[in-house]
Amino acid sequence: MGNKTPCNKGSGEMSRRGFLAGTSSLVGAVALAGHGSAAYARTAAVPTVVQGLDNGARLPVLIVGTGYGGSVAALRLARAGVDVHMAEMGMAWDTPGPDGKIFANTTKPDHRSFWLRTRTKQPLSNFLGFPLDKDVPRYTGILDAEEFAGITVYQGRGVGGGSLVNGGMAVTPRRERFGSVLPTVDPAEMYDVYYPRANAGLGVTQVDPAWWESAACYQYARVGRKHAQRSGFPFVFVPNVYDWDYMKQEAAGTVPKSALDGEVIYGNNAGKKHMQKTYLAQAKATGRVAISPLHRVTSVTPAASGGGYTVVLEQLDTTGTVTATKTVTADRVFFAAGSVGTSKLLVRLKATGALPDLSDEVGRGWGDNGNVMCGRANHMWDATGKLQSAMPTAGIDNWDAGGAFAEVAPLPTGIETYASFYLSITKNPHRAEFTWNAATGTVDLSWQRAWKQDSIAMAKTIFDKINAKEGTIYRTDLFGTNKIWGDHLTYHPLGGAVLDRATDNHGRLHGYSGLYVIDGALIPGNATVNPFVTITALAERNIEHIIATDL
Ligand code: FAE
Repeated sequence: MGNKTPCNKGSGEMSRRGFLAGTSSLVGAVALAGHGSAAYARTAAVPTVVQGLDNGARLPVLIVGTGYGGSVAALRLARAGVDVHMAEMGMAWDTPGPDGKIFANTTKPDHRSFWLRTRTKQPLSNFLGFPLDKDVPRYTGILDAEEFAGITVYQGRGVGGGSLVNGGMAVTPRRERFGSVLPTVDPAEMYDVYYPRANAGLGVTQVDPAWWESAACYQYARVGRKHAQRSGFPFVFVPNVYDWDYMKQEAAGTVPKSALDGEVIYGNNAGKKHMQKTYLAQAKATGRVAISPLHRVTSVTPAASGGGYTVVLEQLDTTGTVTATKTVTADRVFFAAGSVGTSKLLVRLKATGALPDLSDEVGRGWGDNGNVMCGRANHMWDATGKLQSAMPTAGIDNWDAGGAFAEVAPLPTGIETYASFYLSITKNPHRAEFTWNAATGTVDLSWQRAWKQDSIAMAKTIFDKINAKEGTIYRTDLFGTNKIWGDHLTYHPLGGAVLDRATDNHGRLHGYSGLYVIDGALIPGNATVNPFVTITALAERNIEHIIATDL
Protein backbone atom coordinates (compact mmCIF):
# COMPACT_ATOMS: atom_id res chain seq x y z
CA MET A 1 0.00 0.00 0.00
CA GLY A 2 1.41 3.36 -0.97
CA ASN A 3 2.94 6.04 1.24
CA LYS A 4 5.51 3.84 2.84
CA THR A 5 7.63 5.98 5.10
CA PRO A 6 11.27 5.59 4.17
CA CYS A 7 13.46 4.31 6.96
CA ASN A 8 15.90 6.82 8.32
CA LYS A 9 18.90 4.78 7.34
CA GLY A 10 22.19 5.72 8.89
CA SER A 11 20.55 7.83 11.56
CA GLY A 12 21.49 5.25 14.16
CA GLU A 13 24.86 6.97 14.36
CA MET A 14 23.25 9.92 16.08
CA SER A 15 22.47 9.57 19.74
CA ARG A 16 18.84 9.87 20.75
CA ARG A 17 19.46 12.79 23.06
CA GLY A 18 21.46 14.52 20.36
CA PHE A 19 18.51 14.10 18.04
CA LEU A 20 16.08 15.52 20.55
CA ALA A 21 18.22 18.57 21.11
CA GLY A 22 18.83 19.00 17.41
CA THR A 23 15.21 18.94 16.41
CA SER A 24 13.79 21.12 19.11
CA SER A 25 13.73 24.09 16.77
CA LEU A 26 11.49 22.14 14.43
CA VAL A 27 8.75 21.70 16.92
CA GLY A 28 6.99 24.98 16.58
CA ALA A 29 6.96 24.55 12.84
CA VAL A 30 6.12 20.89 12.68
CA ALA A 31 4.16 19.78 15.69
CA LEU A 32 1.85 22.73 15.31
CA ALA A 33 1.80 22.74 11.52
CA GLY A 34 -1.40 21.90 9.71
CA HIS A 35 -1.36 19.26 7.03
CA GLY A 36 -2.35 21.30 4.02
CA SER A 37 -5.42 19.79 2.47
CA ALA A 38 -7.45 20.50 -0.59
CA ALA A 39 -11.11 21.39 -0.44
CA TYR A 40 -12.92 18.54 1.17
CA ALA A 41 -15.98 16.85 -0.19
CA ARG A 42 -18.18 15.53 2.59
CA THR A 43 -18.68 11.80 2.35
CA ALA A 44 -20.82 11.16 5.37
CA ALA A 45 -24.56 11.10 5.64
CA VAL A 46 -25.69 12.79 8.83
CA PRO A 47 -29.11 12.86 10.42
CA THR A 48 -31.39 15.78 9.85
CA VAL A 49 -31.43 17.74 13.04
CA VAL A 50 -34.64 19.32 14.15
CA GLN A 51 -34.02 22.67 15.80
CA GLY A 52 -37.60 23.33 16.76
CA LEU A 53 -38.26 22.28 20.31
CA ASP A 54 -41.24 24.40 21.24
CA ASN A 55 -41.63 25.94 24.65
CA GLY A 56 -44.51 24.15 26.37
CA ALA A 57 -44.22 20.99 24.27
CA ARG A 58 -45.45 17.66 25.65
CA LEU A 59 -43.06 14.80 24.82
CA PRO A 60 -43.48 11.05 25.36
CA VAL A 61 -39.70 10.69 25.85
CA LEU A 62 -36.90 13.20 26.28
CA ILE A 63 -33.33 11.92 26.10
CA VAL A 64 -30.66 14.15 27.63
CA GLY A 65 -27.52 13.75 25.48
CA THR A 66 -26.75 12.05 22.16
CA GLY A 67 -23.71 9.84 22.91
CA TYR A 68 -23.69 6.05 23.02
CA GLY A 69 -26.33 5.45 25.68
CA GLY A 70 -28.68 8.12 24.35
CA SER A 71 -28.41 6.96 20.73
CA VAL A 72 -29.13 3.32 21.62
CA ALA A 73 -32.18 4.39 23.62
CA ALA A 74 -33.43 6.62 20.79
CA LEU A 75 -33.16 3.91 18.15
CA ARG A 76 -34.79 1.16 20.18
CA LEU A 77 -37.60 3.35 21.52
CA ALA A 78 -38.34 4.71 18.05
CA ARG A 79 -38.42 1.21 16.57
CA ALA A 80 -40.88 0.28 19.33
CA GLY A 81 -43.15 3.05 18.06
CA VAL A 82 -42.31 5.77 20.60
CA ASP A 83 -41.66 9.36 19.51
CA VAL A 84 -38.36 10.56 20.96
CA HIS A 85 -36.84 14.00 21.42
CA MET A 86 -33.10 14.27 22.09
CA ALA A 87 -31.59 17.39 23.68
CA GLU A 88 -27.86 17.88 23.06
CA MET A 89 -25.87 20.75 24.56
CA GLY A 90 -23.23 20.55 21.81
CA MET A 91 -23.49 21.41 18.13
CA ALA A 92 -24.90 19.35 15.26
CA TRP A 93 -21.52 18.95 13.48
CA ASP A 94 -23.11 18.58 10.07
CA THR A 95 -21.98 21.79 8.36
CA PRO A 96 -18.52 22.44 6.90
CA GLY A 97 -16.63 25.51 8.07
CA PRO A 98 -14.91 28.05 5.81
CA ASP A 99 -12.13 25.54 5.08
CA GLY A 100 -14.66 23.09 3.66
CA LYS A 101 -14.30 20.75 6.60
CA ILE A 102 -16.63 20.02 9.49
CA PHE A 103 -13.85 19.21 11.95
CA ALA A 104 -10.45 20.75 12.73
CA ASN A 105 -7.18 18.84 12.40
CA THR A 106 -5.48 17.50 15.52
CA THR A 107 -2.25 19.33 14.74
CA LYS A 108 -4.01 22.60 14.02
CA PRO A 109 -6.66 23.29 16.68
CA ASP A 110 -8.98 26.21 16.05
CA HIS A 111 -12.28 27.56 17.40
CA ARG A 112 -13.98 24.23 16.56
CA SER A 113 -11.64 22.23 18.76
CA PHE A 114 -12.61 23.13 22.34
CA TRP A 115 -15.78 23.66 24.28
CA LEU A 116 -15.99 27.29 25.44
CA ARG A 117 -12.30 27.95 26.04
CA THR A 118 -10.16 30.85 24.97
CA ARG A 119 -7.02 28.72 25.08
CA THR A 120 -6.62 25.11 24.04
CA LYS A 121 -5.95 22.49 26.71
CA GLN A 122 -4.38 19.71 24.69
CA PRO A 123 -3.97 16.31 26.36
CA LEU A 124 -0.34 16.31 25.25
CA SER A 125 0.57 19.77 26.43
CA ASN A 126 4.23 19.89 25.40
CA PHE A 127 6.64 18.56 22.83
CA LEU A 128 10.43 18.62 23.14
CA GLY A 129 10.12 21.24 25.84
CA PHE A 130 7.76 23.54 23.98
CA PRO A 131 4.20 24.18 25.20
CA LEU A 132 1.67 23.42 22.47
CA ASP A 133 -1.42 25.25 23.72
CA LYS A 134 -2.56 28.39 21.95
CA ASP A 135 -5.32 30.98 22.07
CA VAL A 136 -8.54 30.20 20.21
CA PRO A 137 -11.84 32.08 19.92
CA ARG A 138 -14.41 30.98 22.49
CA TYR A 139 -16.84 28.65 20.72
CA THR A 140 -19.05 25.66 21.38
CA GLY A 141 -16.30 23.38 20.07
CA ILE A 142 -16.16 19.62 20.07
CA LEU A 143 -13.82 18.61 22.92
CA ASP A 144 -14.52 19.61 26.50
CA ALA A 145 -11.57 19.54 28.90
CA GLU A 146 -13.65 19.79 32.06
CA GLU A 147 -11.51 20.66 35.07
CA PHE A 148 -12.16 19.38 38.58
CA ALA A 149 -9.80 19.91 41.52
CA GLY A 150 -7.86 16.67 40.98
CA ILE A 151 -8.46 15.72 37.35
CA THR A 152 -9.28 17.05 33.88
CA VAL A 153 -12.00 15.00 32.20
CA TYR A 154 -12.04 15.04 28.38
CA GLN A 155 -15.47 14.57 26.77
CA GLY A 156 -17.06 14.97 23.36
CA ARG A 157 -19.67 17.70 22.86
CA GLY A 158 -22.13 17.50 20.00
CA VAL A 159 -24.58 15.20 18.26
CA GLY A 160 -22.85 11.84 18.70
CA GLY A 161 -21.16 12.67 22.04
CA GLY A 162 -17.81 10.98 22.63
CA SER A 163 -18.06 9.06 19.36
CA LEU A 164 -17.12 12.30 17.58
CA VAL A 165 -13.74 12.68 19.28
CA ASN A 166 -12.64 9.22 20.34
CA GLY A 167 -10.08 6.85 18.87
CA GLY A 168 -12.72 4.34 17.81
CA MET A 169 -11.10 1.51 19.81
CA ALA A 170 -13.98 -0.90 20.25
CA VAL A 171 -12.99 -3.37 22.93
CA THR A 172 -15.13 -6.03 24.55
CA PRO A 173 -13.71 -6.87 28.00
CA ARG A 174 -12.39 -10.39 28.50
CA ARG A 175 -15.31 -12.44 29.80
CA GLU A 176 -13.48 -13.65 32.88
CA ARG A 177 -13.01 -10.00 33.92
CA PHE A 178 -16.63 -8.96 33.40
CA GLY A 179 -17.56 -9.69 37.02
CA SER A 180 -15.44 -6.73 38.11
CA VAL A 181 -16.95 -4.44 35.45
CA LEU A 182 -20.69 -4.94 36.09
CA PRO A 183 -21.02 -7.34 39.01
CA THR A 184 -24.83 -7.41 39.00
CA VAL A 185 -25.25 -8.22 35.30
CA ASP A 186 -25.46 -11.78 33.98
CA PRO A 187 -22.39 -12.31 31.77
CA ALA A 188 -24.18 -14.91 29.66
CA GLU A 189 -26.79 -12.43 28.38
CA MET A 190 -24.12 -9.82 27.71
CA TYR A 191 -21.72 -12.08 25.81
CA ASP A 192 -24.41 -14.05 23.98
CA VAL A 193 -26.73 -11.18 23.07
CA TYR A 194 -25.83 -7.62 23.94
CA TYR A 195 -22.09 -7.38 23.18
CA PRO A 196 -22.69 -8.94 19.73
CA ARG A 197 -25.64 -6.57 19.18
CA ALA A 198 -23.57 -3.55 20.22
CA ASN A 199 -20.60 -4.52 18.06
CA ALA A 200 -22.89 -5.01 15.06
CA GLY A 201 -24.72 -1.72 15.66
CA LEU A 202 -21.47 0.22 16.03
CA GLY A 203 -19.91 -1.29 12.90
CA VAL A 204 -16.94 -2.76 14.74
CA THR A 205 -14.34 -4.56 12.61
CA GLN A 206 -10.72 -5.59 12.80
CA VAL A 207 -7.93 -4.21 10.63
CA ASP A 208 -6.79 -6.53 7.82
CA PRO A 209 -3.68 -8.08 9.42
CA ALA A 210 -1.85 -8.53 6.10
CA TRP A 211 -2.32 -4.86 5.23
CA TRP A 212 -1.39 -3.82 8.78
CA GLU A 213 1.90 -5.72 8.53
CA SER A 214 3.03 -3.63 5.57
CA ALA A 215 1.25 -0.28 6.06
CA ALA A 216 3.64 2.59 6.71
CA CYS A 217 1.02 4.23 8.95
CA TYR A 218 1.18 1.32 11.43
CA GLN A 219 4.94 1.17 11.76
CA TYR A 220 4.50 2.67 15.24
CA ALA A 221 2.22 -0.21 16.20
CA ARG A 222 4.61 -2.82 14.83
CA VAL A 223 7.42 -1.28 16.88
CA GLY A 224 5.04 -1.43 19.87
CA ARG A 225 4.43 -5.11 19.19
CA LYS A 226 8.11 -5.91 18.84
CA HIS A 227 8.95 -4.27 22.14
CA ALA A 228 6.01 -5.88 23.95
CA GLN A 229 6.81 -9.34 22.70
CA ARG A 230 10.54 -9.08 23.39
CA SER A 231 9.63 -8.41 27.02
CA GLY A 232 7.19 -11.32 27.09
CA PHE A 233 3.92 -9.35 27.19
CA PRO A 234 0.80 -10.52 25.35
CA PHE A 235 0.17 -8.20 22.37
CA VAL A 236 -3.44 -8.10 21.19
CA PHE A 237 -5.13 -6.65 18.14
CA VAL A 238 -8.05 -4.44 19.06
CA PRO A 239 -11.12 -3.85 16.85
CA ASN A 240 -12.13 -0.35 15.80
CA VAL A 241 -15.10 1.42 14.22
CA TYR A 242 -12.98 3.00 11.47
CA ASP A 243 -13.74 2.01 7.87
CA TRP A 244 -10.58 0.10 6.96
CA ASP A 245 -11.29 0.17 3.22
CA TYR A 246 -11.41 3.94 3.47
CA MET A 247 -8.08 3.94 5.32
CA LYS A 248 -6.51 1.80 2.60
CA GLN A 249 -7.68 4.35 0.06
CA GLU A 250 -6.23 7.15 2.20
CA ALA A 251 -2.91 5.33 2.15
CA ALA A 252 -3.20 4.92 -1.62
CA GLY A 253 -3.92 8.65 -1.98
CA THR A 254 -7.27 8.19 -3.71
CA VAL A 255 -9.56 9.84 -1.11
CA PRO A 256 -9.23 12.81 1.27
CA LYS A 257 -7.17 11.78 4.29
CA SER A 258 -8.64 11.68 7.77
CA ALA A 259 -6.98 9.16 10.13
CA LEU A 260 -3.84 9.44 8.00
CA ASP A 261 -3.98 13.22 8.33
CA GLY A 262 -3.90 12.85 12.11
CA GLU A 263 -7.59 13.56 12.60
CA VAL A 264 -9.05 12.20 15.82
CA ILE A 265 -9.63 14.20 19.01
CA TYR A 266 -11.26 17.18 17.25
CA GLY A 267 -13.31 14.92 14.98
CA ASN A 268 -12.78 12.84 11.84
CA ASN A 269 -13.96 14.31 8.55
CA ALA A 270 -14.23 10.83 7.03
CA GLY A 271 -13.65 7.18 7.78
CA LYS A 272 -14.79 6.90 11.39
CA LYS A 273 -18.23 5.44 11.98
CA HIS A 274 -19.33 7.77 14.76
CA MET A 275 -22.89 7.63 16.06
CA GLN A 276 -24.26 10.00 13.39
CA LYS A 277 -23.42 7.32 10.83
CA THR A 278 -24.68 4.30 12.80
CA TYR A 279 -27.29 4.37 15.56
CA LEU A 280 -28.44 7.94 14.96
CA ALA A 281 -28.74 7.46 11.20
CA GLN A 282 -30.98 4.45 11.82
CA ALA A 283 -32.92 6.32 14.47
CA LYS A 284 -33.55 9.13 11.98
CA ALA A 285 -34.75 6.62 9.41
CA THR A 286 -37.66 5.69 11.70
CA GLY A 287 -39.06 9.21 11.35
CA ARG A 288 -39.71 9.26 15.10
CA VAL A 289 -36.53 10.91 16.41
CA ALA A 290 -35.92 14.65 16.61
CA ILE A 291 -32.69 16.19 17.89
CA SER A 292 -32.22 19.67 19.30
CA PRO A 293 -28.52 20.62 19.34
CA LEU A 294 -27.26 23.52 21.45
CA HIS A 295 -29.96 22.70 24.02
CA ARG A 296 -28.72 22.07 27.55
CA VAL A 297 -31.03 20.44 30.09
CA THR A 298 -30.81 22.27 33.42
CA SER A 299 -33.75 20.94 35.42
CA VAL A 300 -36.03 17.92 35.69
CA THR A 301 -38.74 17.87 38.34
CA PRO A 302 -42.10 16.10 38.72
CA ALA A 303 -44.79 17.99 36.79
CA ALA A 304 -47.27 19.82 39.01
CA SER A 305 -50.21 18.13 37.32
CA GLY A 306 -50.90 15.51 34.68
CA GLY A 307 -47.92 13.31 35.48
CA GLY A 308 -44.51 13.24 33.85
CA TYR A 309 -41.66 15.67 34.40
CA THR A 310 -41.15 19.35 33.84
CA VAL A 311 -37.87 19.81 32.01
CA VAL A 312 -36.07 23.13 31.61
CA LEU A 313 -33.65 23.61 28.73
CA GLU A 314 -31.31 26.47 27.86
CA GLN A 315 -30.75 27.14 24.18
CA LEU A 316 -27.19 28.30 23.48
CA ASP A 317 -25.52 30.21 20.68
CA THR A 318 -22.01 29.30 19.56
CA THR A 319 -20.42 31.62 22.13
CA GLY A 320 -22.18 29.69 24.88
CA THR A 321 -24.61 32.51 25.62
CA VAL A 322 -28.11 31.44 26.61
CA THR A 323 -30.48 32.80 23.97
CA ALA A 324 -33.71 31.17 25.18
CA THR A 325 -35.03 29.14 28.09
CA LYS A 326 -37.68 26.54 27.30
CA THR A 327 -39.90 24.46 29.55
CA VAL A 328 -41.40 21.21 28.28
CA THR A 329 -43.14 18.24 29.85
CA ALA A 330 -41.89 14.72 29.24
CA ASP A 331 -43.59 11.49 30.31
CA ARG A 332 -40.19 9.83 30.62
CA VAL A 333 -36.66 11.21 30.81
CA PHE A 334 -33.53 9.24 29.98
CA PHE A 335 -30.31 10.70 31.41
CA ALA A 336 -27.62 10.04 28.78
CA ALA A 337 -25.42 13.08 29.37
CA GLY A 338 -22.33 10.95 29.99
CA SER A 339 -20.85 9.90 33.32
CA VAL A 340 -20.00 13.47 34.32
CA GLY A 341 -23.02 15.18 32.74
CA THR A 342 -25.57 12.79 34.20
CA SER A 343 -23.90 12.70 37.64
CA LYS A 344 -23.63 16.47 37.90
CA LEU A 345 -27.22 16.96 36.86
CA LEU A 346 -28.62 14.35 39.27
CA VAL A 347 -26.50 15.50 42.23
CA ARG A 348 -27.65 19.09 41.72
CA LEU A 349 -31.30 18.15 41.23
CA LYS A 350 -31.28 16.08 44.41
CA ALA A 351 -29.47 18.71 46.50
CA THR A 352 -31.54 21.65 45.31
CA GLY A 353 -34.88 19.95 45.87
CA ALA A 354 -35.94 19.28 42.28
CA LEU A 355 -35.61 15.50 42.76
CA PRO A 356 -35.12 15.13 46.53
CA ASP A 357 -36.03 11.44 46.67
CA LEU A 358 -33.14 10.28 44.51
CA SER A 359 -30.95 7.69 46.22
CA ASP A 360 -27.98 8.79 48.34
CA GLU A 361 -25.96 6.63 45.93
CA VAL A 362 -26.34 9.33 43.27
CA GLY A 363 -22.91 10.89 42.68
CA ARG A 364 -20.96 7.94 44.07
CA GLY A 365 -18.75 5.30 42.53
CA TRP A 366 -16.96 7.47 39.96
CA GLY A 367 -13.66 6.30 38.47
CA ASP A 368 -11.27 7.34 35.71
CA ASN A 369 -10.94 3.84 34.17
CA GLY A 370 -7.39 3.96 35.56
CA ASN A 371 -6.20 6.12 32.66
CA VAL A 372 -2.55 7.15 32.60
CA MET A 373 -0.39 8.12 29.61
CA CYS A 374 3.31 7.91 28.88
CA GLY A 375 5.80 7.95 26.05
CA ARG A 376 9.07 6.05 25.54
CA ALA A 377 12.06 7.37 23.62
CA ASN A 378 13.23 4.72 21.18
CA HIS A 379 16.61 4.23 19.61
CA MET A 380 17.17 5.74 16.20
CA TRP A 381 16.93 2.31 14.57
CA ASP A 382 13.38 1.97 15.90
CA ALA A 383 11.72 4.77 13.97
CA THR A 384 7.97 4.84 14.59
CA GLY A 385 7.16 6.64 11.33
CA LYS A 386 6.25 10.21 10.50
CA LEU A 387 2.97 8.96 9.02
CA GLN A 388 0.89 7.51 11.85
CA SER A 389 -2.73 6.46 11.58
CA ALA A 390 -4.67 8.23 14.32
CA MET A 391 -6.76 5.08 14.84
CA PRO A 392 -5.14 2.66 17.30
CA THR A 393 -5.28 -1.06 16.50
CA ALA A 394 -3.49 -2.82 19.30
CA GLY A 395 -2.71 -3.13 22.98
CA ILE A 396 -0.47 -4.81 25.52
CA ASP A 397 -2.45 -6.93 27.97
CA ASN A 398 -0.78 -7.21 31.37
CA TRP A 399 -4.05 -6.96 33.34
CA ASP A 400 -3.80 -10.21 35.22
CA ALA A 401 -0.13 -9.94 36.14
CA GLY A 402 0.23 -6.17 36.60
CA GLY A 403 -3.22 -4.53 36.46
CA ALA A 404 -2.63 -2.67 33.19
CA PHE A 405 -3.93 -2.82 29.61
CA ALA A 406 -1.90 -0.42 27.46
CA GLU A 407 -3.22 0.90 24.17
CA VAL A 408 -0.38 1.36 21.68
CA ALA A 409 -1.39 4.88 20.75
CA PRO A 410 -0.41 7.07 17.82
CA LEU A 411 1.57 10.29 18.11
CA PRO A 412 0.52 11.85 14.81
CA THR A 413 2.75 14.92 14.75
CA GLY A 414 3.72 14.64 11.08
CA ILE A 415 7.42 14.22 11.94
CA GLU A 416 9.51 11.24 12.99
CA THR A 417 9.48 11.36 16.78
CA TYR A 418 11.22 8.05 17.58
CA ALA A 419 8.65 7.83 20.34
CA SER A 420 6.28 5.09 21.39
CA PHE A 421 3.16 6.44 23.05
CA TYR A 422 0.68 4.61 25.28
CA LEU A 423 -2.65 5.15 27.00
CA SER A 424 -2.86 2.64 29.85
CA ILE A 425 -6.09 1.51 31.43
CA THR A 426 -5.30 0.26 34.92
CA LYS A 427 -6.98 -1.47 37.86
CA ASN A 428 -7.00 1.70 39.95
CA PRO A 429 -9.11 0.97 43.08
CA HIS A 430 -10.02 4.57 43.98
CA ARG A 431 -13.54 5.91 43.52
CA ALA A 432 -14.59 9.52 43.85
CA GLU A 433 -17.89 11.21 44.64
CA PHE A 434 -19.70 14.18 43.09
CA THR A 435 -21.12 16.55 45.70
CA TRP A 436 -23.13 19.75 45.59
CA ASN A 437 -21.22 22.86 46.63
CA ALA A 438 -23.90 25.29 47.75
CA ALA A 439 -21.39 28.12 48.21
CA THR A 440 -20.25 28.09 44.59
CA GLY A 441 -23.39 26.62 43.07
CA THR A 442 -21.35 23.92 41.35
CA VAL A 443 -20.82 20.19 41.62
CA ASP A 444 -17.39 19.14 42.93
CA LEU A 445 -15.60 15.84 42.36
CA SER A 446 -13.48 14.37 45.17
CA TRP A 447 -10.86 12.75 42.90
CA GLN A 448 -7.29 13.28 44.15
CA ARG A 449 -4.30 13.52 41.84
CA ALA A 450 -2.28 11.33 44.25
CA TRP A 451 -4.62 8.41 43.50
CA LYS A 452 -3.02 8.13 40.06
CA GLN A 453 0.11 6.76 41.73
CA ASP A 454 -1.59 3.36 41.77
CA SER A 455 -2.12 3.59 38.01
CA ILE A 456 1.46 4.67 37.43
CA ALA A 457 2.73 1.69 39.42
CA MET A 458 0.60 -0.64 37.28
CA ALA A 459 1.69 0.94 33.99
CA LYS A 460 5.30 0.66 35.13
CA THR A 461 4.92 -3.13 35.32
CA ILE A 462 4.89 -2.96 31.52
CA PHE A 463 7.10 -0.03 30.59
CA ASP A 464 9.90 -0.35 33.16
CA LYS A 465 10.43 -3.88 31.87
CA ILE A 466 10.33 -2.83 28.20
CA ASN A 467 12.74 0.04 28.85
CA ALA A 468 15.14 -2.28 30.68
CA LYS A 469 14.99 -4.82 27.89
CA GLU A 470 15.35 -2.28 25.08
CA GLY A 471 17.84 0.01 26.83
CA THR A 472 15.42 2.92 26.39
CA ILE A 473 14.02 5.66 28.62
CA TYR A 474 10.70 7.40 29.25
CA ARG A 475 9.93 10.62 27.39
CA THR A 476 9.83 13.51 29.84
CA ASP A 477 8.69 16.24 27.44
CA LEU A 478 5.07 15.38 26.60
CA PHE A 479 3.17 16.49 29.70
CA GLY A 480 5.35 19.37 30.85
CA THR A 481 9.07 19.60 31.42
CA ASN A 482 10.75 16.66 33.13
CA LYS A 483 7.40 14.97 33.59
CA ILE A 484 6.97 11.35 32.55
CA TRP A 485 3.34 10.58 33.34
CA GLY A 486 0.14 12.03 31.98
CA ASP A 487 -1.59 11.59 35.33
CA HIS A 488 -3.76 14.69 35.33
CA LEU A 489 -6.52 13.51 33.01
CA THR A 490 -8.95 10.87 31.87
CA TYR A 491 -10.65 10.11 28.55
CA HIS A 492 -12.86 7.46 30.16
CA PRO A 493 -15.07 8.84 32.96
CA LEU A 494 -17.32 6.10 34.35
CA GLY A 495 -19.83 5.91 37.20
CA GLY A 496 -21.65 8.44 39.36
CA ALA A 497 -25.09 6.80 39.03
CA VAL A 498 -24.08 3.17 39.39
CA LEU A 499 -26.29 0.30 38.22
CA ASP A 500 -28.15 -1.48 41.01
CA ARG A 501 -27.14 1.23 43.49
CA ALA A 502 -28.39 4.66 42.35
CA THR A 503 -30.73 2.82 39.96
CA ASP A 504 -32.29 -0.61 39.85
CA ASN A 505 -30.54 -3.31 37.88
CA HIS A 506 -31.82 -1.88 34.58
CA GLY A 507 -31.14 1.81 35.06
CA ARG A 508 -34.44 2.99 36.57
CA LEU A 509 -33.61 5.75 39.05
CA HIS A 510 -34.76 4.93 42.58
CA GLY A 511 -37.35 7.33 43.89
CA TYR A 512 -38.99 8.34 40.59
CA SER A 513 -40.84 6.23 38.07
CA GLY A 514 -40.16 7.23 34.47
CA LEU A 515 -36.61 8.49 35.08
CA TYR A 516 -33.72 6.38 33.74
CA VAL A 517 -29.94 6.49 33.47
CA ILE A 518 -28.60 4.88 30.29
CA ASP A 519 -24.96 5.94 29.83
CA GLY A 520 -21.45 5.51 31.25
CA ALA A 521 -22.64 6.77 34.66
CA LEU A 522 -23.99 3.25 35.29
CA ILE A 523 -20.58 1.56 35.16
CA PRO A 524 -18.80 1.63 38.52
CA GLY A 525 -15.54 3.29 37.56
CA ASN A 526 -13.62 0.75 35.49
CA ALA A 527 -14.28 -1.32 32.37
CA THR A 528 -10.82 -3.04 32.21
CA VAL A 529 -10.59 -1.80 28.61
CA ASN A 530 -11.78 1.21 26.58
CA PRO A 531 -15.43 1.63 27.57
CA PHE A 532 -17.78 2.52 24.72
CA VAL A 533 -18.63 -1.03 23.62
CA THR A 534 -19.64 -1.87 27.20
CA ILE A 535 -21.67 1.36 27.51
CA THR A 536 -23.45 0.48 24.26
CA ALA A 537 -24.06 -3.16 25.18
CA LEU A 538 -25.41 -2.26 28.61
CA ALA A 539 -27.72 0.33 27.04
CA GLU A 540 -28.96 -2.34 24.60
CA ARG A 541 -29.67 -4.68 27.52
CA ASN A 542 -31.43 -2.10 29.64
CA ILE A 543 -33.57 -0.51 26.95
CA GLU A 544 -34.82 -3.91 25.77
CA HIS A 545 -35.99 -4.67 29.29
CA ILE A 546 -37.50 -1.21 29.80
CA ILE A 547 -39.43 -1.35 26.51
CA ALA A 548 -40.75 -4.81 27.39
CA THR A 549 -41.86 -3.94 30.91
CA ASP A 550 -42.47 -0.17 31.21
CA LEU A 551 -43.93 0.88 27.88
P1 FAE B 1 -21.11 10.67 25.90
O1 FAE B 1 -20.69 9.97 24.66
O2 FAE B 1 -20.12 11.53 26.59
O3 FAE B 1 -22.39 11.56 25.50
C1 FAE B 1 -23.00 12.45 26.40
C2 FAE B 1 -23.59 13.61 25.61
O4 FAE B 1 -24.44 14.36 26.46
C3 FAE B 1 -22.56 14.58 25.07
O5 FAE B 1 -22.77 14.79 23.69
C4 FAE B 1 -22.79 15.87 25.89
O6 FAE B 1 -22.51 17.05 25.17
C5 FAE B 1 -24.26 15.75 26.22
N1 FAE B 1 -24.66 16.48 27.44
C6 FAE B 1 -24.01 16.55 28.62
N2 FAE B 1 -24.70 17.26 29.52
C7 FAE B 1 -25.86 17.67 28.89
C8 FAE B 1 -26.98 18.45 29.28
N3 FAE B 1 -27.09 18.94 30.52
N4 FAE B 1 -27.95 18.68 28.35
C9 FAE B 1 -27.86 18.19 27.09
N5 FAE B 1 -26.79 17.44 26.67
C10 FAE B 1 -25.83 17.18 27.57
O7 FAE B 1 -21.67 9.66 26.97
N6 FAE B 1 -13.70 4.99 24.41
C11 FAE B 1 -13.48 3.83 23.76
O8 FAE B 1 -14.15 2.82 24.06
N7 FAE B 1 -12.52 3.74 22.79
C12 FAE B 1 -11.73 4.80 22.45
O9 FAE B 1 -10.88 4.70 21.54
C13 FAE B 1 -11.94 6.03 23.15
N8 FAE B 1 -11.16 7.12 22.88
C14 FAE B 1 -11.47 8.32 23.48
C15 FAE B 1 -10.73 9.46 23.13
C16 FAE B 1 -11.08 10.69 23.66
C17 FAE B 1 -10.28 11.92 23.29
C18 FAE B 1 -12.19 10.81 24.55
C19 FAE B 1 -12.59 12.14 25.13
C20 FAE B 1 -12.90 9.68 24.91
C21 FAE B 1 -12.55 8.44 24.39
N9 FAE B 1 -13.27 7.29 24.71
C22 FAE B 1 -12.99 6.10 24.10
C23 FAE B 1 -14.36 7.33 25.70
C24 FAE B 1 -15.78 7.29 25.07
O10 FAE B 1 -15.89 8.24 24.04
C25 FAE B 1 -16.81 7.54 26.18
O11 FAE B 1 -16.66 6.52 27.14
C26 FAE B 1 -18.24 7.55 25.65
O12 FAE B 1 -18.42 8.55 24.69
C27 FAE B 1 -19.23 7.75 26.79
O13 FAE B 1 -20.52 7.50 26.28
P2 FAE B 1 -21.80 8.06 27.02
O14 FAE B 1 -22.99 7.62 26.25
O15 FAE B 1 -21.72 7.70 28.46
